[in-house]
Amino acid sequence: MRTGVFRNKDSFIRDFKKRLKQTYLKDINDSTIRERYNILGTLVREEISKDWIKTNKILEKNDQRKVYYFSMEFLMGRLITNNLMNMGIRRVVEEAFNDLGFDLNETEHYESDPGLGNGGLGRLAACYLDSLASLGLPGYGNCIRYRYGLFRQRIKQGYQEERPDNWLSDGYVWEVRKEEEAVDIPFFGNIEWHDGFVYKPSEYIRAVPYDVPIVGDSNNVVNALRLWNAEPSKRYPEGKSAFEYESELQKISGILYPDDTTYEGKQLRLKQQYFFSAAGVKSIVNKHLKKYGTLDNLADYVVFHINDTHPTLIIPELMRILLDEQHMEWDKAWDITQKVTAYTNHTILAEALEKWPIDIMKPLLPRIYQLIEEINRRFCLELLEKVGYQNSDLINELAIIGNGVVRMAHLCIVSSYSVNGVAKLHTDILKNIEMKKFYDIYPEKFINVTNGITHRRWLLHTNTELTELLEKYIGSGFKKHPFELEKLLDFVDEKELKEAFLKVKKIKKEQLAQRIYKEQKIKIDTDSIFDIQVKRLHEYKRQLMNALHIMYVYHNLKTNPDFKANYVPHTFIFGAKAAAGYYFAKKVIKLINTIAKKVNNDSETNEYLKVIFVENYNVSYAEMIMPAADISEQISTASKEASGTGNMKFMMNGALTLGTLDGANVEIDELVGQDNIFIFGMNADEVTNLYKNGGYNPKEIYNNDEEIRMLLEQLVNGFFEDEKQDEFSDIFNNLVYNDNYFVLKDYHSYKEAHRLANEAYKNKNEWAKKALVNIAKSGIFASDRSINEYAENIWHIKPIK
Ligand code: 26V
Repeated sequence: MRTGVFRNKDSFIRDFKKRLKQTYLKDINDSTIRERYNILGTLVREEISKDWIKTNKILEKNDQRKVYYFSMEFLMGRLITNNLMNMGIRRVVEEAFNDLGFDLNETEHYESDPGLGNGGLGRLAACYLDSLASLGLPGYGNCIRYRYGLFRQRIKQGYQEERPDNWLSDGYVWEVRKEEEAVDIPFFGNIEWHDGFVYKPSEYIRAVPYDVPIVGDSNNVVNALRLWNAEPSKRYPEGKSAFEYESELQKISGILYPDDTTYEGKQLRLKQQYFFSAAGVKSIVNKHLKKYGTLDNLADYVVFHINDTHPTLIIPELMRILLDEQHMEWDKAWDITQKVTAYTNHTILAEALEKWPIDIMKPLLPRIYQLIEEINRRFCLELLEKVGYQNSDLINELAIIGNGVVRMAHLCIVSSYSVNGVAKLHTDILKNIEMKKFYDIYPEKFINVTNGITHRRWLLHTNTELTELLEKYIGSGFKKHPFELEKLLDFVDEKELKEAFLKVKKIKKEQLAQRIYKEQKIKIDTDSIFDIQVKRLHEYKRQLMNALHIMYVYHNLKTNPDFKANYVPHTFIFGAKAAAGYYFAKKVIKLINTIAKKVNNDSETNEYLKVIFVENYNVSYAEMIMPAADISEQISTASKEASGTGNMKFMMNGALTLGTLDGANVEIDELVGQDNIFIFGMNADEVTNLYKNGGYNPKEIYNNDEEIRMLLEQLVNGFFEDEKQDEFSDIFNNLVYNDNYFVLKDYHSYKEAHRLANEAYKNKNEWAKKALVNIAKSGIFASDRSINEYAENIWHIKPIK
């Protein structure tokens, strides 16, 4: 039971009115939604503070090991609903709002959606924070307080345009500025020798932390996400104009990089990486020193988790502190550093593995670079002893520095005590192919932790209708223990449950349809199959294959009466942002929108086929989309998608996966069995062999396959009459002459999977059963399971006592 403001409806109404009046000098009936949101947020934050202070007090007393999750991205989404629900006060507030004549939902939706991430990696970090707090585990996020999050997407004449995401324009109620814990981060300068190396930076940037509370589910535990803001240091850089210094430092916590592909701004990105890594390490070390007076026991109490290679610099930074400030011997410092760092790899795409040119790193971070050189020298010597001079090739290949670059993944593997992949298949590929040679040296370091999603946000909060239905059959145990969803298996043959499930699905489809109508003025048929692909736009994710298949469907609806008679109406929904500089991805967006325009306006077919590209897909949109899907498109070229997490969100909300055996789809397939999933295409071994042995010739397919030729020609023959004839010629050429991701190769088997899904949907009763099996089996993908695995097998942390 809560005391104070949230004790009951009346006390809330009284305090809410009073605070609104004090703050905005207004009567409640004259208030705006912004004002009501701000007051509600403030009252909730104050309530959270009580638990926050208590949690911190306990931790100060306890000798407890904690994990610090360093990630360049945290895609948090809105916090208000989450906080109200986890604090157990949403009902009181809702009742009060109803009495006052205001809509709580609408007020919640006023909150801006902090988009401090690009996609899967950032959203995973957010889910993990939720699970850490809800399991009562001491775990903290560490990131940058980007002034602008991921760009807002606008679609204009079918093309993507990027607009700044000004998420802080009206302040952010959840954050607390911690001026006292600010630290200075050094850059540039040189190294002098005075009985040891002494680093003389030429510039400092002040890092000021803003803490955002992370509220556990009904357990009074509050953790934090620490966001670092870049500000001017009191130690002013000599010879720099105020203007220059100010504008440079603004950029550090200025924008989130929407793309790792571009070369410009590389130095800035490295600055960002060091900035938040060093600030985080410094503040944690300071806290530890204050409590224990020594860093000798750091490894007993602290784990730094490195989420992808972006925060790798915490390794040399910790070495720098231990050597230069604590004056430890190298071996002792290295021993501690190895015991406190753990690394997760999130991709095997070679182009996404970070390599920093020495030319950029050395001038910016001279002492850090020098330490990496020394780590590398020692690693190479160690390797030499193991494998001998005759294997110098291997040493060159595995070295941390080579060909003028620092290979960040190598530094992580060499330093960390744990290296993990994010799904079984992905970890196997790391061990057996991509990082095989490291695995041979350090087999004990490699481990798998399959990704997960927080079932609180992605089921309990966003799909209250389904949650209520599930509760009726299996009780409410699954809310705390998502594995209990499996109890549903006992009921999947019950007609009533299946009908009720279909009703819920229909409600969620209607809610989504309403939003789409409101935003895009397109009416969609909620009895049609909602077939959805939402994720970042990348060639390997193959939105293009989806688009080609839709062109095939359209063609057949126009020309083949048998096909039309058999076809269950479909609504294909896409949501995707393309990196601003990713030309090809942006062309695919244009193509999807062009197809949408043509088919949606064709009265001969548009009762059977609609195509929607939702604008500005983000976490909040996803919360409406996931519950509304019938089919979840997970169609990456096998071996390329490390895990995927959208696949899990769809599954938990009762969509059937139509996908390749890639990432976590493999595990979904194992769990639900072939009757409850539509698998197609080459598997990872076949793809790997085809890459290795070569011999794939898409031109041959184009020449010999009439259907594929017809579809590809529609891209360039004026079929899209409103577009320039060469609008899609780059897509055409790519498919015919490169097709790096085997779109043409997998096309027919993809089409067949769609045919089977279309047939299966005709038996709605059977379809509902399949969906229910998916829900029942989805508990394993709750991030509570992932976090328990990390806590037990990697971090060795225990719940707060
Ligand atoms: C970055 C880049 C940059 C260069 C061009 C190609 C490319 C492709 C992918 C990436 C993202 C790398 C890191 C990442 O976001 N990985 C995602 O992590 C998710 C959480 O583990 C996982 O579910 C996704 O499968 C994985 O792509």
